Amino acid sequence: MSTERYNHRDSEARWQSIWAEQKIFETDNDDPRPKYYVLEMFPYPSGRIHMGHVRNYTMGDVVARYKRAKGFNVLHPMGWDAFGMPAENAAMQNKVHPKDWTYENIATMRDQLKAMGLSLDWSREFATCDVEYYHRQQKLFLDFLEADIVYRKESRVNWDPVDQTVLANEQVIDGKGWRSGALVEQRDLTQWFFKISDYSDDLLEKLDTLDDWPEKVRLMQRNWIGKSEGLRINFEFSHPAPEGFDLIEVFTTRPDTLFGASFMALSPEHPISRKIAQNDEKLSEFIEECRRMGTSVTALETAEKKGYPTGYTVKHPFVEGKELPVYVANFILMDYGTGAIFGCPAHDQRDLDFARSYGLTVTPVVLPDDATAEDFTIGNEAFTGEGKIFNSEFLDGMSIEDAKEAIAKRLENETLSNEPVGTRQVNYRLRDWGISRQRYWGCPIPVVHCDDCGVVPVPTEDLPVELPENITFDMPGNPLDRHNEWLITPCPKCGKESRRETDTMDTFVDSSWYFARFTSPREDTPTNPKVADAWLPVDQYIGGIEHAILHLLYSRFFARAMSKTGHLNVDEPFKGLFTQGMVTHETYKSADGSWISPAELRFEDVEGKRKAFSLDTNEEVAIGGIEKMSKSKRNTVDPTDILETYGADTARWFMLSDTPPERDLEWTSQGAEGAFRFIQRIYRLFADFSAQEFTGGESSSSTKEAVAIKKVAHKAISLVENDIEKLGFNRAVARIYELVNTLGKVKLQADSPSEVVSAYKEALEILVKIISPMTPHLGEECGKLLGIEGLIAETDWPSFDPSLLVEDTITLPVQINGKRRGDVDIPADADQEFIEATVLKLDFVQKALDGNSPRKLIIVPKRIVNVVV
Ligand code: ANZ
Ligand code: ZN
Repeated sequence: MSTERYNHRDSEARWQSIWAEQKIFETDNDDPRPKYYVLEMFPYPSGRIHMGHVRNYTMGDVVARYKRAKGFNVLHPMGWDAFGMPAENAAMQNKVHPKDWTYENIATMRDQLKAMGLSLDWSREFATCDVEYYHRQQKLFLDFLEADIVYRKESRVNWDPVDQTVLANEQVIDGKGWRSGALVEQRDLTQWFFKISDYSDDLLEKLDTLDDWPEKVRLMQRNWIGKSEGLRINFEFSHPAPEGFDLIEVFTTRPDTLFGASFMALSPEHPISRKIAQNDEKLSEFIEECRRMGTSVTALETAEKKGYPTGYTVKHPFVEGKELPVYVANFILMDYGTGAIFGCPAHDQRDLDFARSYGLTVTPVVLPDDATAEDFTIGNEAFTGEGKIFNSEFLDGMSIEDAKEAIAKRLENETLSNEPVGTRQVNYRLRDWGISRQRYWGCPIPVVHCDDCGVVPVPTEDLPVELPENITFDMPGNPLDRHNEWLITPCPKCGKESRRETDTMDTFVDSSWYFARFTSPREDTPTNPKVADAWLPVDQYIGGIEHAILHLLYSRFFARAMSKTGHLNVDEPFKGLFTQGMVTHETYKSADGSWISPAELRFEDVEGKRKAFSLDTNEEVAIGGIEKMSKSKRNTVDPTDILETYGADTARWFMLSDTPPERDLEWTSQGAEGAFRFIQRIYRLFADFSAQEFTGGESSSSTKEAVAIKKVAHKAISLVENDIEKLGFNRAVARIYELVNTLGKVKLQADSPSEVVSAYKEALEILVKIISPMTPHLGEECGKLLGIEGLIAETDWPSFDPSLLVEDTITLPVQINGKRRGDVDIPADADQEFIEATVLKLDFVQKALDGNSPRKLIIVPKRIVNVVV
C-alpha cells in the first residue's frame, strides 16, 4: 500500500496557478445561468491578513464554490477599503507616502489571500483609493447634490486637536479622541451631510423584510434609527418672559406624565438659552462649560446632570396657578426633538437625578398595579413601568396609553398665541450623516468655493478631482489646505480664481457602494444599472458584527440614494446577512506581567497538567484566559505561518470545524494538527484506492455491503448540502468525518467483490466533490488520483438517489404498562403481526409476562409499542 503523504506545499501552489491560468473564477455578466452573489466584507489594507479574515473568507468561499457546483453563475469578488487615517499616521511616523504604504500592504495581503485558495474573481479587484473608483464616487456625490440628498450646514462637531479632525460621536470615548486620546473640543464647522434622515421610516420598515438577517442586527438597527412617537407641547411663559419669546415648545414621549411635571429644561444651545444669556453672565459661563464637555451621547449619559436656573417660569397647561421653573441643563441635546423638555422626576431617571440635585418636587403620577396610592413613594429610582394614572385630575384611573391619547386630544384643540398647544410628532434618533473629514487620504469632495458664485460643483467632465501626490506631513492638519497648486483653481462658473473644497469624504462612503461597483468595475459610470440590477441584491453577505450598525445602514441608504439618482433600482442591497464569530486564543503572561506570544513558548504535560514554558528563559509562564486575538495581548497567530506549516486546506478545515460559525472559535495548535491529520487521512483513502489493483472477486454478501456504502455516501450528499445551504459549516464537517470513518473501515483487497469496489469508488467520487468547497486543493489532488477528468472546481455537485436515503430499519420504544423498558429494531415496512411477534420474543417482555399472554398489546405505527400485563 502506498504511504505517500499529501504534500500541501507542492499541491496548493500548483492548483492555484491552474485555476488562475484557466480563469475559472472569472464571472461573465452575460452568463445565462441563475445568478448568485456572495460577498465578504472587504478588508482594510492594514498590512497583513489576520485569522479573522481567514475565517470570514473561508466561509464565503465555501458558499461560492458550493453554489458554483450547484449550477449558479457566482459572483465572488474582492477589493480593498483603502482610504483612511492609518495610512496618514504611517506617513507621519515612517515618512512613507500614504499611497505607497497602502498599495504595498495591498500587494502583501493579496498574496496572502491568494495562498488561501479562494475562488475569487480577481479581474474585478479594485481599491477604493484607485482614482477610477473615487472618480465615480465623486460622480455619485454630484448626482446626490443635484437630487438634494447632499447639503451643507454649520454644525457643532467634536474636534480632535491632535489629529486635527472631526470625530463622529462614536469616536469620542470618555470625552477623548478614540485614536489620539486627546481631550475633544467642540467647534462649529460647515460640513457636508447626506440626508439619511429622509429615509428613516423606510430604513426602519424594510428591516421587517430582511428575513435572512440575524434578528440581533435588525434590532440594533431599529434602536439606532430610534423611532419614537410623541407630542410637541407649547408652554406659556409667566410674566416676565424673555424678550421675543412667549412659548417654550417641548417634545415628549410621555404626555401622560404631564401632571407630574416639576421643571422645564432647555438645551444650552437653545435660542431661548442664548437670549437669556445675553443679560446673564453666569448663564453664559454655564453654556460655555457645557460646550466644552462635548455633545457625544455617551458624554451626556455619563456626565453629572447639571443645570442653571434662569429665574423664568412657565405655566402648567392644566393646573391653575402652577408654575414650573425653567432651567438650562447639560443633558438636553439641541438636535433632538425641540431641544427642550418638561421634566417629570418620578418617571424619568435623568429628571429624577436632576430634581434630587436641585431640590425639586417629585410627584408620582403612574401607580404600579401592586402598590397603593397612600404608600407609593419614589426613592432614588424613577418608576418607568406600567400602571394606572393617579394624581392627575381627568386622567386618573387611565392606562398610560389612554392617558397619552387623552392629553393629545385635549391639547390638539387648544391654542396659545395662535399655535396649537399640542401637535403629534414622530421623532427619529437617526441624524443626517456628516461626511466631511479634514484629512488628505480620502475621496476629495468635488466642489469649489468661489467668492462670487459660492459653492460650485465641479462639472462631471472635469472629474476626477485627483488627490495631489506631492504632499508633506511635517505639520499637523490637512495637507490639502496648504497645497496651493492644487487648491487654487478657476471657478467653473465664472472663471475667477477659486478654492477647492479640501474636505474629503468619510471612508464609510467608500464602503457604502462597493458591492454595486463590483458588478461592472471598469464602467465609466458608477454602475451599469442594468448589470447592477441583475446582480443585486447580494445574496449572501458575510462579515463581522462590528459593522452591524453604521456600515449596513449607510449601504442601505446608498442603495436608496443611488436608486433615486438612476444608478440602481434596488432598495435593499443585502438579501442575506451572516455575522461570524471572532477567532480567539489562549493568552500567556510572564511573571513580570507582560504578555507573551504563543510562538515564544513550548508546552508540556507536567503530572497531567498542561504547562507553558518560555523558549527563551525556560521559565514557566501562566496560561491565561481565552480571548479575542489581538496585538495588544500578543495572542495572535500569523496566517502565513499556518499556511506554510499546515497548508491552506488545513487552516480552512479547522476554521469550519466544531464551532458554529456565529460563535467565537478558539484557535489551538492541537486543533490545527488534528485538522492536518484528517487531511492526510482523506488523501490516503484516495491514494490507497488508486494504488490498488482489483481482480474482480465475488461474494454472497457483496450486494448488501455495496448498498451499505452507497447509503452512507448518498446520505452525506443530502446532509452536507442542507448544512451548507444553512451555513452550518461545522455540521457539514461532522458529516464528512462520518463518511470518512465509514470508508476507512472498509478494507478492500485485490479480490474484493467488484460490486463493493465500484460502490466504494462511487463513494470516493462523492467525497471528493463534497469536501472540495472546504478543502479545494485536496479535492483537486484526490480527483486526479481517482482519474476524474477536468477540475473539481468546475464539476457539478453530486446528486443523491433519494431511494438510498430511506431508512430500512426503525427503532420503536417498548413500554410495559405504560413505562418504557427498552427498544426494538424492526424493518421499516414491517406489518402489525411481525411487530407483535418480535416484541413478544423480547427478553424483558417475556420476563414481565411471566408465562402469561398479554392482556393487551397496543402498537402505534412508527411510534411506540405498549404491552399491558
Ligand atoms: C417628559 C417625560 C416624562 C419624558 C417621563 C420621559 C419620561 P425618546 O424615547 O428617546 O424619543 N427628551 C426630549 N427631547 C430631548 C432632548 N433634546 N434632549 C434630552 N432629552 C430629551 O425620548 C423622549 C424623551 O426624552 C422625552 O419624553 C423627553 O423626556 C426626553 F416620565 O418628556 B420625556
Ligand atoms: Zn465663480
